[in-house]
Amino acid sequence: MSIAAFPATIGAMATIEELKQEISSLAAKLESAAAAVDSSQALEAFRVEYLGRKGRVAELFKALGQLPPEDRATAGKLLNELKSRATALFTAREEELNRAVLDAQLERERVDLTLPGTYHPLGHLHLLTQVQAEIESIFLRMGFDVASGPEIETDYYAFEALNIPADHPARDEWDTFYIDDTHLLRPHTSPVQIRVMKSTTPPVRIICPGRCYRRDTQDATHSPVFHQVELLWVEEGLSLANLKYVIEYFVHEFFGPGYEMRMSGDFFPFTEPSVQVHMRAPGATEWLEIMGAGMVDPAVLTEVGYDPEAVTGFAFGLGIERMAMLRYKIDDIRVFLQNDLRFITQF
Ligand code: 2NL
Repeated sequence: MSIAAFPATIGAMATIEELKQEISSLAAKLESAAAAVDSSQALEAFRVEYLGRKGRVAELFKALGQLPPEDRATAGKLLNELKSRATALFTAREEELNRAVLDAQLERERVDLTLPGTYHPLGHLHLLTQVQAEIESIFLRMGFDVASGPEIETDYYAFEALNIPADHPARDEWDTFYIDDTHLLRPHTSPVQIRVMKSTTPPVRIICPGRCYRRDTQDATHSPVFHQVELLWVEEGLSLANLKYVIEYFVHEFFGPGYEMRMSGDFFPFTEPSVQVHMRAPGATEWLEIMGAGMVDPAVLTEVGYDPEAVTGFAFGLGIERMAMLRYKIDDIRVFLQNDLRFITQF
């Protein structure tokens, strides 16, 4: 692609005709060389070859001095035009290349604003959380406080203080997951009530919702992990009649007006007397068990430092899963923990 160096030729026969020929031949080459530039490296090579300090245009300028003086002005003008053309070609190619780079970038980073957006479904509270919150709100309106406590308990708070000594057969029912000799996952939220009673003086009006654990084999009505709300009211002069009213009020608030309730005898080590509570829907014949309850055993009141001659109290415990199952006619407790969206999203 090298051409014979013009000054060599011109040294022999420096005429303006020869120079004009060189200029027009170089002008043609410029055009095709510029058209062939397809990268920034090629562009730089073009600049060096034609516009550089030792480039072809500069070489021709050097030859000017060898022309007869009267031709130099004309030749200089022609060379300046050639240089302008080379510079214009360079600039044009440079711009085109820059635009191509930008176009490629824009294409790569193209954002199609007409595409549908990404779907981010909104979650909501789990049914158990909703039911727990509703139960809390019913009792908050009645003047109870909500108390909570640890899920890992000591056997003192879980059993001993509740009048269930180590060798008591009632422990079997609540036997749960032990972490070591004295620590276990709580089988009920009663320990929270013991903690509250030990740290305050009567009157005590609290409900204790929370997760509990029992060594139950899972089936449609049993789960080793479940949720409980226990209620405790300790004050002067409370009787089973007050307990009955509080439960009846709750049943009407939670399940609806017209529900009947019924108490019958039961046994818990921490209440005396103890009862089980059933309810019956308006028009129904079937009684459904909803909770266990009773008057706080004097032994428990004494254990927390209260005087059973001065105050009495009552308590109940209900399963949140059971309340949700009864109200929404859910027949299998396992659905609460399976996290199947077909179930969860119904509520
Ligand atoms: C049930 C029965 C019950 C209690 C829980 C309680 C707590 C203290 C003192 C006395 Cl600190 N009682 N709690 C009383 C009766 C029944 O739960 O079957 N729950 C699912």
